[in-house]
Amino acid sequence: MTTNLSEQTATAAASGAAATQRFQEKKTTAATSKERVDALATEVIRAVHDVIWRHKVTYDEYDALKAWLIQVGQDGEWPLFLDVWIEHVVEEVANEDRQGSKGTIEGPYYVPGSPELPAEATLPMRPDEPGTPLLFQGRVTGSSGQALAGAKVEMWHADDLGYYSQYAPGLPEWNLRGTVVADEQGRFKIHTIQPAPYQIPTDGACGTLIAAAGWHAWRPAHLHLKVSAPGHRLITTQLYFKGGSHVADDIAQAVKPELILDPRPKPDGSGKEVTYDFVLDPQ
Ligand code: MBD
Ligand code: FE
Repeated sequence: MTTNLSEQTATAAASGAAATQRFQEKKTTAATSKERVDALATEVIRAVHDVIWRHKVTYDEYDALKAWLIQVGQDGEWPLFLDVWIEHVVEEVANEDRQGSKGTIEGPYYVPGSPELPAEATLPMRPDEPGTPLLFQGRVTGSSGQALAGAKVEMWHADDLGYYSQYAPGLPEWNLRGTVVADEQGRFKIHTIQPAPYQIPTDGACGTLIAAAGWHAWRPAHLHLKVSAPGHRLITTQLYFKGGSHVADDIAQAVKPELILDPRPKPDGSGKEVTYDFVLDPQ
Protein backbone atom coordinates (compact mmCIF):
# COMPACT_ATOMS: atom_id res chain seq x y z
CA MET A 1 0.00 0.00 0.00
CA THR A 2 1.24 3.47 -0.76
CA THR A 3 1.31 5.94 2.08
CA ASN A 4 0.84 9.63 1.71
CA LEU A 5 3.75 11.71 2.94
CA SER A 6 1.70 14.81 3.63
CA GLU A 7 -0.86 12.85 5.61
CA GLN A 8 1.89 11.34 7.74
CA THR A 9 3.96 14.40 8.45
CA ALA A 10 1.80 17.53 8.23
CA THR A 11 1.99 19.22 11.62
CA ALA A 12 0.43 22.31 13.12
CA ALA A 13 3.88 23.74 13.82
CA ALA A 14 5.03 23.28 10.19
CA SER A 15 1.90 24.68 8.54
CA GLY A 16 1.74 27.43 11.18
CA ALA A 17 5.35 28.43 10.56
CA ALA A 18 4.73 28.53 6.80
CA ALA A 19 1.57 30.63 7.20
CA THR A 20 3.29 33.02 9.61
CA GLN A 21 6.29 33.45 7.32
CA ARG A 22 4.07 34.01 4.29
CA PHE A 23 2.05 36.62 6.14
CA GLN A 24 5.17 38.44 7.27
CA GLU A 25 6.23 38.76 3.60
CA LYS A 26 3.11 40.82 2.95
CA LYS A 27 3.39 44.54 3.55
CA THR A 28 1.00 45.42 6.34
CA THR A 29 0.39 49.05 7.22
CA ALA A 30 -2.87 50.69 8.24
CA ALA A 31 -3.51 54.43 8.16
CA THR A 32 -5.09 54.35 11.61
CA SER A 33 -4.99 57.59 13.62
CA LYS A 34 -3.81 57.72 17.24
CA GLU A 35 -7.40 58.51 18.27
CA ARG A 36 -8.73 55.45 16.48
CA VAL A 37 -6.03 53.13 17.87
CA ASP A 38 -6.87 54.48 21.32
CA ALA A 39 -10.59 53.84 20.82
CA LEU A 40 -10.18 50.33 19.35
CA ALA A 41 -7.58 49.11 21.85
CA THR A 42 -9.47 50.58 24.80
CA GLU A 43 -12.72 48.88 23.74
CA VAL A 44 -11.08 45.49 23.15
CA ILE A 45 -9.35 45.62 26.53
CA ARG A 46 -12.59 46.70 28.24
CA ALA A 47 -14.47 43.85 26.58
CA VAL A 48 -11.96 41.41 28.10
CA HIS A 49 -12.35 43.05 31.53
CA ASP A 50 -16.09 42.69 31.20
CA VAL A 51 -15.83 38.94 30.46
CA ILE A 52 -13.53 38.47 33.48
CA TRP A 53 -16.06 40.20 35.76
CA ARG A 54 -19.13 38.47 34.37
CA HIS A 55 -17.57 34.99 34.60
CA LYS A 56 -15.39 35.59 37.69
CA VAL A 57 -12.33 34.34 35.82
CA THR A 58 -9.81 32.79 38.27
CA TYR A 59 -6.02 33.15 38.48
CA ASP A 60 -5.65 29.54 37.24
CA GLU A 61 -7.74 30.42 34.21
CA TYR A 62 -5.75 33.63 33.66
CA ASP A 63 -2.49 31.65 33.72
CA ALA A 64 -3.97 29.03 31.37
CA LEU A 65 -4.90 31.82 28.97
CA LYS A 66 -1.39 33.32 29.18
CA ALA A 67 0.20 29.92 28.49
CA TRP A 68 -2.18 29.33 25.58
CA LEU A 69 -1.53 32.73 23.97
CA ILE A 70 2.22 32.08 24.19
CA GLN A 71 1.65 28.66 22.58
CA VAL A 72 -0.35 30.16 19.69
CA GLY A 73 2.73 32.23 18.82
CA GLN A 74 5.16 29.36 19.28
CA ASP A 75 3.07 27.18 16.96
CA GLY A 76 2.87 29.98 14.39
CA GLU A 77 -0.91 29.75 14.65
CA TRP A 78 -1.84 33.43 14.83
CA PRO A 79 -2.77 33.46 11.11
CA LEU A 80 -4.89 30.34 11.62
CA PHE A 81 -6.55 31.58 14.82
CA LEU A 82 -7.37 35.00 13.39
CA ASP A 83 -8.60 33.75 10.01
CA VAL A 84 -10.78 31.03 11.56
CA TRP A 85 -12.42 33.02 14.36
CA ILE A 86 -12.13 36.71 13.48
CA GLU A 87 -11.69 37.31 9.74
CA HIS A 88 -15.30 36.59 8.74
CA VAL A 89 -16.52 39.70 10.55
CA VAL A 90 -13.83 41.90 8.98
CA GLU A 91 -14.90 40.54 5.57
CA GLU A 92 -18.58 41.23 6.25
CA VAL A 93 -17.77 44.84 7.16
CA ALA A 94 -15.40 45.31 4.18
CA ASN A 95 -17.95 44.00 1.67
CA GLU A 96 -21.11 45.37 3.25
CA ASP A 97 -21.73 47.73 0.30
CA ARG A 98 -20.78 45.35 -2.53
CA GLN A 99 -23.47 44.90 -5.20
CA GLY A 100 -21.98 42.09 -7.28
CA SER A 101 -20.77 38.61 -6.32
CA LYS A 102 -20.46 37.72 -2.65
CA GLY A 103 -17.07 37.49 -1.03
CA THR A 104 -15.86 35.60 1.99
CA ILE A 105 -12.63 35.16 3.93
CA GLU A 106 -9.19 34.61 2.38
CA GLY A 107 -7.88 32.30 5.10
CA PRO A 108 -4.23 31.57 5.84
CA TYR A 109 -3.21 29.58 2.75
CA TYR A 110 -3.26 32.02 -0.18
CA VAL A 111 0.01 32.33 -2.10
CA PRO A 112 0.35 35.20 -4.62
CA GLY A 113 1.95 34.61 -8.00
CA SER A 114 0.53 31.22 -8.98
CA PRO A 115 1.19 30.10 -12.59
CA GLU A 116 -0.76 32.02 -15.24
CA LEU A 117 -2.96 29.80 -17.39
CA PRO A 118 -5.16 30.28 -20.51
CA ALA A 119 -8.96 30.64 -20.33
CA GLU A 120 -9.40 26.87 -20.52
CA ALA A 121 -6.86 25.16 -18.33
CA THR A 122 -6.14 22.38 -15.87
CA LEU A 123 -4.74 23.49 -12.52
CA PRO A 124 -1.24 22.19 -11.85
CA MET A 125 -1.65 18.76 -10.28
CA ARG A 126 0.15 15.46 -9.86
CA PRO A 127 -0.24 12.91 -12.69
CA ASP A 128 -2.17 10.65 -10.30
CA GLU A 129 -3.94 13.43 -8.38
CA PRO A 130 -6.64 11.69 -6.33
CA GLY A 131 -10.21 12.98 -6.30
CA THR A 132 -13.29 13.43 -8.47
CA PRO A 133 -12.51 15.55 -11.57
CA LEU A 134 -14.35 18.87 -11.49
CA LEU A 135 -14.89 21.31 -14.34
CA PHE A 136 -15.53 24.79 -12.94
CA GLN A 137 -16.63 27.20 -15.64
CA GLY A 138 -18.28 30.59 -15.96
CA ARG A 139 -17.98 34.18 -16.95
CA VAL A 140 -16.70 37.38 -15.37
CA THR A 141 -18.75 40.52 -16.02
CA GLY A 142 -19.13 44.02 -14.67
CA SER A 143 -22.31 45.16 -12.95
CA SER A 144 -24.09 46.06 -16.21
CA GLY A 145 -23.35 42.63 -17.67
CA GLN A 146 -20.39 43.70 -19.83
CA ALA A 147 -17.75 41.02 -20.40
CA LEU A 148 -14.50 41.64 -18.54
CA ALA A 149 -12.02 40.35 -21.11
CA GLY A 150 -8.78 39.12 -19.58
CA ALA A 151 -10.18 39.05 -16.03
CA LYS A 152 -7.99 37.01 -13.71
CA VAL A 153 -9.50 34.06 -11.87
CA GLU A 154 -7.04 32.89 -9.24
CA MET A 155 -7.95 29.58 -7.67
CA TRP A 156 -6.36 27.62 -4.85
CA HIS A 157 -7.70 24.68 -2.89
CA ALA A 158 -6.87 21.64 -0.81
CA ASP A 159 -6.32 18.19 -2.30
CA ASP A 160 -8.47 15.11 -1.78
CA LEU A 161 -6.94 14.62 1.69
CA GLY A 162 -7.49 18.24 2.72
CA TYR A 163 -3.90 19.46 2.30
CA TYR A 164 -2.71 22.71 0.68
CA SER A 165 0.49 22.88 -1.35
CA GLN A 166 3.23 24.94 0.35
CA TYR A 167 1.63 24.22 3.76
CA ALA A 168 2.08 20.44 3.90
CA PRO A 169 5.19 18.50 2.93
CA GLY A 170 5.42 16.31 -0.14
CA LEU A 171 3.23 18.35 -2.49
CA PRO A 172 4.53 20.08 -5.65
CA GLU A 173 4.95 23.84 -5.11
CA TRP A 174 1.93 25.02 -7.11
CA ASN A 175 -0.27 21.94 -6.75
CA LEU A 176 -3.92 22.97 -7.18
CA ARG A 177 -3.08 26.67 -7.52
CA GLY A 178 -3.38 28.72 -10.70
CA THR A 179 -4.30 32.10 -12.21
CA VAL A 180 -6.64 31.61 -15.17
CA VAL A 181 -6.97 34.53 -17.60
CA ALA A 182 -10.51 34.82 -18.99
CA ASP A 183 -11.05 35.12 -22.77
CA GLU A 184 -12.53 38.05 -24.76
CA GLN A 185 -16.03 37.21 -23.49
CA GLY A 186 -14.83 36.98 -19.90
CA ARG A 187 -15.21 33.19 -19.98
CA PHE A 188 -13.09 30.63 -18.13
CA LYS A 189 -13.03 26.81 -17.85
CA ILE A 190 -10.97 25.36 -15.05
CA HIS A 191 -10.33 21.63 -14.80
CA THR A 192 -9.44 20.51 -11.30
CA ILE A 193 -10.49 17.94 -8.69
CA GLN A 194 -13.04 18.32 -5.93
CA PRO A 195 -11.30 19.23 -2.68
CA ALA A 196 -12.02 17.37 0.56
CA PRO A 197 -13.41 18.94 3.73
CA TYR A 198 -10.62 20.60 5.67
CA GLN A 199 -9.80 19.90 9.29
CA ILE A 200 -7.69 22.62 10.84
CA PRO A 201 -4.58 21.23 12.58
CA THR A 202 -5.58 19.63 15.89
CA ASP A 203 -2.05 19.18 17.28
CA GLY A 204 -1.35 22.86 17.92
CA ALA A 205 -2.72 25.61 20.14
CA CYS A 206 -5.91 26.07 18.04
CA GLY A 207 -6.55 22.34 18.45
CA THR A 208 -6.05 22.68 22.22
CA LEU A 209 -8.75 25.37 22.33
CA ILE A 210 -11.12 23.31 20.16
CA ALA A 211 -10.71 20.22 22.38
CA ALA A 212 -11.01 22.21 25.63
CA ALA A 213 -14.20 23.91 24.41
CA GLY A 214 -15.74 20.75 22.90
CA TRP A 215 -15.91 22.24 19.39
CA HIS A 216 -15.13 20.54 16.07
CA ALA A 217 -12.23 21.50 13.79
CA TRP A 218 -13.86 21.26 10.35
CA ARG A 219 -14.40 23.53 7.40
CA PRO A 220 -16.60 22.29 4.54
CA ALA A 221 -14.82 21.42 1.28
CA HIS A 222 -14.17 24.66 -0.56
CA LEU A 223 -12.55 26.33 -3.56
CA HIS A 224 -10.76 29.61 -2.85
CA LEU A 225 -10.87 32.37 -5.48
CA LYS A 226 -9.69 35.88 -6.15
CA VAL A 227 -11.31 37.42 -9.22
CA SER A 228 -10.05 40.73 -10.59
CA ALA A 229 -10.12 43.00 -13.64
CA PRO A 230 -8.76 46.51 -14.26
CA GLY A 231 -11.10 49.24 -13.00
CA HIS A 232 -13.02 46.78 -10.83
CA ARG A 233 -12.98 45.75 -7.18
CA LEU A 234 -11.11 42.51 -6.67
CA ILE A 235 -13.20 39.92 -4.91
CA THR A 236 -11.85 37.26 -2.57
CA THR A 237 -14.30 34.43 -2.12
CA GLN A 238 -14.84 30.71 -1.59
CA LEU A 239 -17.32 28.26 -3.06
CA TYR A 240 -18.77 25.25 -1.26
CA PHE A 241 -20.60 22.08 -2.29
CA LYS A 242 -24.30 21.50 -1.65
CA GLY A 243 -24.93 18.70 0.81
CA GLY A 244 -21.27 18.49 1.85
CA SER A 245 -20.14 17.92 5.44
CA HIS A 246 -19.98 21.03 7.61
CA VAL A 247 -21.57 23.38 5.08
CA ALA A 248 -23.99 24.27 7.89
CA ASP A 249 -21.41 24.40 10.72
CA ASP A 250 -18.18 25.78 9.27
CA ILE A 251 -15.72 26.45 12.10
CA ALA A 252 -14.70 29.65 10.26
CA GLN A 253 -18.33 30.83 9.74
CA ALA A 254 -17.51 31.75 6.14
CA VAL A 255 -20.37 30.04 4.26
CA LYS A 256 -23.06 32.17 2.60
CA PRO A 257 -26.06 30.75 0.69
CA GLU A 258 -24.89 32.43 -2.56
CA LEU A 259 -21.59 30.53 -2.38
CA ILE A 260 -22.93 26.97 -2.54
CA LEU A 261 -22.34 25.04 -5.78
CA ASP A 262 -24.33 22.04 -6.96
CA PRO A 263 -22.10 20.25 -9.49
CA ARG A 264 -23.75 17.78 -11.87
CA PRO A 265 -22.24 14.66 -13.46
CA LYS A 266 -20.56 15.49 -16.78
CA PRO A 267 -22.41 14.05 -19.80
CA ASP A 268 -19.29 12.02 -20.71
CA GLY A 269 -19.19 10.50 -17.22
CA SER A 270 -15.77 11.94 -16.36
CA GLY A 271 -16.47 13.62 -13.03
CA LYS A 272 -18.59 16.68 -12.38
CA GLU A 273 -19.15 20.15 -13.77
CA VAL A 274 -20.61 23.38 -12.51
CA THR A 275 -21.10 26.89 -13.85
CA TYR A 276 -20.63 29.96 -11.68
CA ASP A 277 -20.51 33.56 -12.92
CA PHE A 278 -18.77 36.45 -11.20
CA VAL A 279 -20.01 40.04 -11.21
CA LEU A 280 -17.36 42.58 -10.19
CA ASP A 281 -18.27 45.96 -8.71
CA PRO A 282 -16.70 49.04 -10.32
CA GLN A 283 -13.76 50.46 -8.41
C1 MBD B 1 -8.57 26.97 5.56
O1 MBD B 1 -8.41 26.20 4.47
C2 MBD B 1 -9.29 28.08 5.42
O2 MBD B 1 -9.80 28.33 4.22
C3 MBD B 1 -9.50 28.92 6.52
C4 MBD B 1 -10.34 30.12 6.38
C5 MBD B 1 -8.96 28.62 7.73
C6 MBD B 1 -8.21 27.50 7.87
C7 MBD B 1 -8.01 26.68 6.78
FE1 FE C 1 -9.13 26.93 2.78
